[in-house]
Amino acid sequence: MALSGALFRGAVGRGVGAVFLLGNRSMSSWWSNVEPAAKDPILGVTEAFLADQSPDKVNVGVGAYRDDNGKPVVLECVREAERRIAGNQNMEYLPMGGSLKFIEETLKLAYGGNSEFIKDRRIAAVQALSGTGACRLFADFQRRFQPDSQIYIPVPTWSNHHNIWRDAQVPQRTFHYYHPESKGLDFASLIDDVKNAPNGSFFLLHACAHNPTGVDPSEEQWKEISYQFKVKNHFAFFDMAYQGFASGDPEKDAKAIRIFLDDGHLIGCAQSYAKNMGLYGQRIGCLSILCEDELQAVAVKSQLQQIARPMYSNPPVHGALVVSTILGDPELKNLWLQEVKVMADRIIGMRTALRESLEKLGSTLPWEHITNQIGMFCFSGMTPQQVDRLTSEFHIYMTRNGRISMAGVTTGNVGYLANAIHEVTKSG
Ligand code: KET
Repeated sequence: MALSGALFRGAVGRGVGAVFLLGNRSMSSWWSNVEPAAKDPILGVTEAFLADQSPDKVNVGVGAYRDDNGKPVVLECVREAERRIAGNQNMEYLPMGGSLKFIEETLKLAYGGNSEFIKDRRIAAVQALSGTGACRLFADFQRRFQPDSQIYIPVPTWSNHHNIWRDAQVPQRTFHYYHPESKGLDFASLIDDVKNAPNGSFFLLHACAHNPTGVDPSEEQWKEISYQFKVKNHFAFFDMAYQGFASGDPEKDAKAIRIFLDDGHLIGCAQSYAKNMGLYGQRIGCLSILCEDELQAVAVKSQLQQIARPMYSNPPVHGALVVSTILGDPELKNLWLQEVKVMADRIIGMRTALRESLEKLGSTLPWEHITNQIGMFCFSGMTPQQVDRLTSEFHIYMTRNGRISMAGVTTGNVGYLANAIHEVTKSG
């Protein structure tokens, strides 16, 4: 191995040398035009956190669940699925579209266990590289088959949405979503934007637990949004990265999608098991597109596969096995549902703890939004400058838009966090 590695490097070295002689270039000139990329606003926070040597440091940046000791969690249902899988399966390639068993179980979560669309085989679905990969696959598909379309993205949104549709070369527009003063939904402006967009526009919607704001439309508001989409013949693409994290119940968290389905929309949906099964690093998710009939679904799926093939050929097998083992066994599925609820409840508990701690410290600012918002994040309203102070003075790491990942708050650090927030916000 080591020897062939050395030979390989040698061969490359000679190749470059030849280019050097022929082209009269210095070796370093090939990439001298490359500037360092800007740090990612979310994953860059993790990098900075890891580099900090302080024993006090706290990471409430990335949306990754931690237990009350601040440790990453592997769910018990996942451990059990892995025990069952171990040694039992081969490691052959999956089909380009991924595991059929995995897709079948995954669609039930989004579309409902008894969905007529599943029975009628009207959903084109492929296993994707988690939620990010599902969004990217959709964006590429949109670009290929609706080349003149744009995507309407909420303000604010998960920062990577912008990167995804940018790299897929789909022009982006925005629509109103969050109201900074009320720290709630700007429903009137949202509806105006829906009405004012050209007929047949593509909209990106967070199915539940909106990131970063923690603000979701109510059921009534979703119905109104769905109605207006119908009037305008807009396409709804749901990014569902947090199913189960809003209410603690994945079924309830699919409410927005079900409303759109009831209203007869042909939706698209990105699903991820990163958060709700804690399978972050397994990169396991699903892209689905509801079609008019089975024939169309077959065609759409074949095209999605054709987009996947030159990018990564076919998706990884392990996460798909874990998920289908869990969801395919009623007992394990039940255990999963309980564990999702435990995670959601711990976060809700930390919201209360953070708010109470701030109020006890005598903060005169309003903090109800900490407990009003739902899902993994609290959109605190802190300014980038206040966040910078949290980091430089208190070693607290979070995104500069003021988002706190409540999943990283624990009984042990909530007092420290509250105190620091109070310190940087009390002078306005
Ligand atoms: N959609 C949304 C809304 C989202 O917040 C994330 C991840 C994803 C999709 C993709 O997750 P995946 O691991 O590809 O299934 N958000 C967290 C992590 C990240 O930025 O990658 C976060 O916002 O911290």
